Amino acid sequence: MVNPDGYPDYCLRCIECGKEYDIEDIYLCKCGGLLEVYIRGADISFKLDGNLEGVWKYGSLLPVKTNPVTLKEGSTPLYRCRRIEEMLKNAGVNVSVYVKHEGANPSGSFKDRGMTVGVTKAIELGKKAVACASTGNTSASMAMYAAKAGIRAYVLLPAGKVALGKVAQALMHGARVIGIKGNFDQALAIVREICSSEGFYLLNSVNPFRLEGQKTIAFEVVDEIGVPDRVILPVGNAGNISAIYKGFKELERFGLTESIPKMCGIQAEGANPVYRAVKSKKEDIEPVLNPETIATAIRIGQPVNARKAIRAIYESNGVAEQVSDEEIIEAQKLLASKEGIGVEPASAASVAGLFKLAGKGVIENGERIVCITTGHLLKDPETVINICGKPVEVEASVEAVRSAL
Ligand code: AN7
Repeated sequence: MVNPDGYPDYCLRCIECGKEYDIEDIYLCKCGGLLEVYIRGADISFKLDGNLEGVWKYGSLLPVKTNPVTLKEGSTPLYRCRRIEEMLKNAGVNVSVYVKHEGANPSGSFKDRGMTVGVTKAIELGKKAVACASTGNTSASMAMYAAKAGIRAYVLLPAGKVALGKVAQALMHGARVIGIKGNFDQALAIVREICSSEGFYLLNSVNPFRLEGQKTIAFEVVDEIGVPDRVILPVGNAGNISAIYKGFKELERFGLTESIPKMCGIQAEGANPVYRAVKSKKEDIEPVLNPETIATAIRIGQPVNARKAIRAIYESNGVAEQVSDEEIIEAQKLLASKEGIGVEPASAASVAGLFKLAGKGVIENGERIVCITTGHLLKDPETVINICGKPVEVEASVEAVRSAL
């Protein structure tokens, strides 16, 4: 069986030296550079007609040749946010604001778009096990798709630094979950070695096939509203911003669109290597050795895809920005209480970034802006209870309840 939409002509290509590979079971170029999937040609069979049908609607631009391992990911809602628009207008910035809520995916984060492609590729390559290091969402998603595919899943987490909902998912979907006494960057370095010695398929975003699934975020945005002026999203390991940019570029290259939005990456102040590199106009990051933020999903000091992400920002005339934990929480509350959109802290960094960029005069009147909220509120219930406090408890009587209203 094949990818239902027919698959494109593709290869892996090094983003540094341009070397092309027709073999698929590699993660890096011989020169050490990151690889990307280069679509040489495609017979595009989908129409950008506003009908979302999930990730595999775009199968003619997705590099897998077999029947996908799918849990019906994608088709996430794009909300117009009038209250946020109103607040910005009061501050003198007149824009249209949309939020694409990736928390509505099967495992509750955007990672599912990547995993449907990545786990399908694992099966195609005959792998019996998949593995990742994770700040949580990657592991939850990978465990879920490995379960669907019937293969083993190994997960390395920074012990004690992963939101509870995500750990619960990885465990219940049957992954072998190992906490290391270290941070995400250390976990990733370890799992890369383990994968090469044990023959596990690595599903972190250094895997170029995983990022192919995530580029469908761009496709769905264009499908619904055309090309926006600006896309704002949180940056951790820097895979998603790279993938979404690639999605917009591909639509342009295949003649389906005529412009690219400004890609804006938002990091937490305590985990901000991409922000600092862009601020000093560099192409490489200096690692943050002890990253710290309430947004544990993006508590990453040495993002593996930094060079792809920084290029995406420069080439699209975008920006990088940093936000404090307080700004993140404020944006999380705003989304939840004024727009009805429940997101985890890392996701709220996008909207915190929107307000920050507006305040700095970066955003122009008339722009159409899409913020990507990457994960669901329920991923991190502990942080919510810390912020909101526990519900009040009263006696089981009408009077007691009335007096507590
Ligand atoms: C909610 O799960 O890195 O910049 O190991 O969970 O593509 O890394 C999660 C990242 C943003 C950052 N928002 O995306 C992991 C992991 C949420 C996330 C990011 C993550 P990238």
